[in-house]
Amino acid sequence: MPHPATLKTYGSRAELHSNPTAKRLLEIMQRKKSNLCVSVDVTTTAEVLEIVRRVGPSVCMVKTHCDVIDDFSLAFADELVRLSKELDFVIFEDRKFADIGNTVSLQYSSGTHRIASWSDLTNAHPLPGPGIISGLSSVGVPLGRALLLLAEMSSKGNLATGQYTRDAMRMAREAGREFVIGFIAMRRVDEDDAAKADDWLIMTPGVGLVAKGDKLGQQYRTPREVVLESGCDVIIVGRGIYGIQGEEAVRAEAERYRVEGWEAYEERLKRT
Ligand code: 5IU
Repeated sequence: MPHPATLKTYGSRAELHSNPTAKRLLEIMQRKKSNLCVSVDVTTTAEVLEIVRRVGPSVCMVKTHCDVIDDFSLAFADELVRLSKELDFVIFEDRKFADIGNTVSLQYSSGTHRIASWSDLTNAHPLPGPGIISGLSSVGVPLGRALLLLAEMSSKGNLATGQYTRDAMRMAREAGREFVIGFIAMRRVDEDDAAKADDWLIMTPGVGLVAKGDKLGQQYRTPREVVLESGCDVIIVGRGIYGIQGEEAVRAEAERYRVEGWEAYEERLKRT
């Protein structure tokens, strides 16, 4: 039996969310026919913006690691926000918070990066317990931001499996869906959820059409495996797109992944 969420259109699922970022993301996905998030893991603001301008029309979301950017500034963040409005995508800072509530609320709001001021979506490890959600939501909810919990990871040998993954689900359910909108996971980790009426978004890194992995434990699956076979909602692609040589080639590769991801989604909608 396919999970009920995988039989609904992204557009119709927007109505099942009260969180403004979740709603906006699902509406963008429907409008742009894109379940593609590009992960832009490059180290200068000029490179990030260049890649975003190229892939922006093909994506529903851009994922950043602001702490790898040598010349990060809030002016850069302003420009990224401007592009997110012009090209219609959501910004996801892949911060992977992992500390106690008080500390993460400071890390989210303050410091050099002031993540909450420009990033629509971020994520956290459930490891420290529910205080991490409370701490982040005290900053994020007033700004209309959203959070994903890391229920699983794509890398070889990771410890987010079995009971840990089930406990991540339970923590999200107990926190409610005002701020937590879904999970980083490799499959529909909400399949055992008693309350299947809850619509969680599953976003999945470790996606590639060519490579099967890298030398540091990353493992890749195709958009079709991720969206059709595993029922995930958003594919997250990094080096498979921005690592291609040539400006036009990067744009074309993003479009290729958009089409692959969207066709897999259309195919899954046809199942009963
Ligand atoms: N990322 C993963 N796996 C995970 C999580 C995050 O790869 O389990 I959570 C991030 C790391 C990188 C991007 O920023 O997603 C994937 O990049 P590549 O497509 O270049 O491997």
